[in-house]
Amino acid sequence: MKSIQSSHGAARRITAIGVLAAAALASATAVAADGATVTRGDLSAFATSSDPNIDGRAQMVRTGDGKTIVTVHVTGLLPETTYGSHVHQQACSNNSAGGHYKHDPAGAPYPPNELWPAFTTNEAGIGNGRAVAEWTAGPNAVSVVVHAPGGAKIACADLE
Ligand SMILES: [Cu+2]
Repeated sequence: MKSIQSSHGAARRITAIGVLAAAALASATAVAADGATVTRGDLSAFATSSDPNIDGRAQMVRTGDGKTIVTVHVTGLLPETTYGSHVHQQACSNNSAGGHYKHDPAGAPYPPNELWPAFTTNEAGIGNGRAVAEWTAGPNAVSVVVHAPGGAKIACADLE
């Protein structure tokens, strides 16, 4: 995760909109004027996925006031079905994203110590999940995995 904090000094005299535009151009990881940091990525099916048509995106916002908000938007799934989703701690191509990201590594393996943007799809197989934590996710919070109802990992987005 890169910070563009160092560029803010030079940008201080231009407008807030200008700062945001400069941040977006400077880095995929933008630090907005309100101190939020955004990472995001497109979802792709794992090679072993039972839902090869899955598509969508995931986003993580680390807010300036110390919260973390994760959203996931997914298409190509079964209608009216509940899917699990979690923030994971390895890249999608690294051990299929590894295990769940935990705020306290020695803490409980579920919220509020983890981020679970689970969702239920609509009749068109589209789902939207959201999870909010009262802490700032650390640098290992690098991917979002979508799981089939049985638990298998079916899709993943790298947050960059
Ligand atoms: Cu998971």
